[in-house]
Amino acid sequence: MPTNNFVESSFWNFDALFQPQQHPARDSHDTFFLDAPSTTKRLPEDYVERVKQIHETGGYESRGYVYDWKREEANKNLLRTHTTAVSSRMLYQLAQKPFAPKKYFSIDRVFRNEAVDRTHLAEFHQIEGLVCDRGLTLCDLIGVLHDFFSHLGMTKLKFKPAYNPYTEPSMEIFSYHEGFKKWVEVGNSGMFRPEMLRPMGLPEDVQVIAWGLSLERPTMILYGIDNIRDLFGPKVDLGLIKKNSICRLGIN
Ligand code: FB9
Repeated sequence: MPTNNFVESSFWNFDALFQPQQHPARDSHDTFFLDAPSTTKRLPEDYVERVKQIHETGGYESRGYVYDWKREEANKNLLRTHTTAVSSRMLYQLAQKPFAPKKYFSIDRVFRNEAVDRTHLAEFHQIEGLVCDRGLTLCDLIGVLHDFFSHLGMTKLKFKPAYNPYTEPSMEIFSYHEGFKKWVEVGNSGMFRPEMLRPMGLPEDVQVIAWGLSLERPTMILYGIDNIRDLFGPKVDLGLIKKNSICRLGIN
């Protein structure tokens, strides 16, 4: 695995997440693919075969996507587009041992070949959490989201059905912002699909609830920073960083 951990293979960033190879997010308009090293050298072969099956012909009561899954596509190296790629690696490792409930959290850099504007750069920090246990339901996810966001000072939440290739059901998360007097989109969430979890080897009665948001958006709003370039990147005024106190949101 190359030294800088945000170089990932398409396999862990997309295929292991049951994201089909023709999905628009997988082309170079959205994703930074590497010229060198252009392909990954090592993947767990038996698991790769099960992922190929679930994409091509389904299994575990799923029809799959019914297309020709290509190994060379999965081998392509890229700059990870989400820390959900880290979650897929951790869940696969967890599935190789006798099952024990787990919580995982990641905060790290992700890269998207997107138009840069006041609130979007081609890279940002994603915050992701997941809870893996037997018998978890959508209610558990909603409960955990209320708990998590209340620690960020966000107590009024509402959820809107959404779509992610790797979660079903999926929900966008909104918080009522007293200052702006409006509902702000504060993240996304869902329950990882059996087509993602079962090929890893996780038992049938194990579910995984997960959610994600960015680090920059809340920080910009809490510190009243208007342009993301003032918070992250070469133009940052280090004085601003040094003089600003640690944000002790919701933490008494
Ligand atoms: O952070 C976001 N918004 C946000 C969060 C907190 C906040 O705090 C204020 C103090 C009150 C304000 C705003 N968003 C997610 C929502 C939007 O900003 C969105 O336009 C941009 N999103 C990024 C991705 O853009 C393409 C933010 C980023 C994001 C989106 C989704 C995930 C992670 C980051 C995810 C996920 C996920 C889903 C299911 C399972 C596992 C992970």
